[in-house]
Amino acid sequence: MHANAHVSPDEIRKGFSKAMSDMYRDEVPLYGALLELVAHTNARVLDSQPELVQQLQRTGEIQRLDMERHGAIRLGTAAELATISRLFAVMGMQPVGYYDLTPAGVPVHSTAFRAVHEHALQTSPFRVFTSLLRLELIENLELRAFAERALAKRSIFTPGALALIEQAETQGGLNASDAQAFIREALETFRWHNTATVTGAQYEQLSNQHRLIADVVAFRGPHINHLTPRTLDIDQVQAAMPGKGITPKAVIEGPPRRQCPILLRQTSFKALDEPIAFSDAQGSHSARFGEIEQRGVALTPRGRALYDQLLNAARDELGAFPNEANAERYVQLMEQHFQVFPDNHAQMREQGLAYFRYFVTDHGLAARGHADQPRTLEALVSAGHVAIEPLVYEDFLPVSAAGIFQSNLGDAAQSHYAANANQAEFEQALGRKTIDELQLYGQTQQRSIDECMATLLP
Ligand code: OOG
Ligand code: NI
Repeated sequence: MHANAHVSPDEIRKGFSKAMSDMYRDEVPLYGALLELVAHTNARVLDSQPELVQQLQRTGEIQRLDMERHGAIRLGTAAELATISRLFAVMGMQPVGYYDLTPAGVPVHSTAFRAVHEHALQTSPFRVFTSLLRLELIENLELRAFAERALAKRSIFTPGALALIEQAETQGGLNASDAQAFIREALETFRWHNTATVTGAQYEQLSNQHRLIADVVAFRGPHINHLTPRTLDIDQVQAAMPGKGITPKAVIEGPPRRQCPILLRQTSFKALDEPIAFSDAQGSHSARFGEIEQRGVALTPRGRALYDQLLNAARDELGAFPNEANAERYVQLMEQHFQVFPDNHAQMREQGLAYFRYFVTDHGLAARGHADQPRTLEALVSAGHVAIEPLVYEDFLPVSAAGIFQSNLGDAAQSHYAANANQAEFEQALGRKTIDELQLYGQTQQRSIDECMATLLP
């Protein structure tokens, strides 16, 4: 490669994701333990399920599984969100989806920065759930003004990172050594600080308003608060966690266990209490936690509506926020309600509930050009010339995210906000529109169909 040629944004993202994981492993030893547990579980699942191996080989997921991570940060101002959007763009990450967390009593709205094309996702599926604090929800005006002043004073990006973002924008990319420097500089934004910018009393005041407000306002930067590996069997990992000295939250968020996983299931362990030097005294703060997830097939608008309906019905019947005391009944109710959601790919496809990817089979290739070759996609599928695999869900779920926030903020943090979704305001802060994830899934599905047709019926 030419010394000054631009490195692909996908390679920069891959390098950044690795650097972030190494930094977090150094800082949070339990994260290392979790990675080992997940790697071990995934190896066992792959050993015992040859069909799953075949599926993941066809889609390519088997190659990205070990490096697959998502993280989360919480930002304080519109300007921070706009700049982080430019920083992520250098790594080929776009804001996908809009999540309103106010119904769950968390004063933020969010998006997920991630790669959008299946080829880019294959190089690195790294995602960052990014929340913006909604200061207008702080009712105490004095405290709100204090928070605004504290946030206005900080600068969460290094001068080097800002210069390299600008350079990537004006020159259309970064060469190899600038890409390395960018990764180093960008990482600083996500680093943990054991010093706060406020006094112990100010921290208490912010925290009494909402733990999350203190987490954003009292610090110099938006420390990465978790980094989540992907497992192939979340129930196995959840069951093995206590044996490793890790206590998981009471219930797994998302759909119940199924033969054919849908969307996303997640579980986390409580944030660690970590020592902090406030500007006038020693104290502590808890923000960083651990999480694991299992990803399933992406659902169409119709499938998603059915998912939301069944989830709400189960939660309504439970009549309370899922917790330790009602966990068993919650699992029962979820399994009961989700019985109407077909649990095999053929039915999900027939009923238009999920997105799939289509792949030409060896059989299809061998029959190419023969007089009796099927001429339609459906006929090619029936004849086994084209195979169908689930298109993996790359995004997040607002109800699950709320449960994850709650578990690590503590249930005491539940509040009620009159305000609700305000996507327009979020996008104004972001400086661009968020991308509709359903369109992305539709496009990937269509590209895979087009490729099959072009190969078999040119
Ligand atoms: C983000 C919580 C949401 C997920 O995986 O749904 C999340 C946060 O606590 O900042 O990470
Ligand atoms: Ni998460």
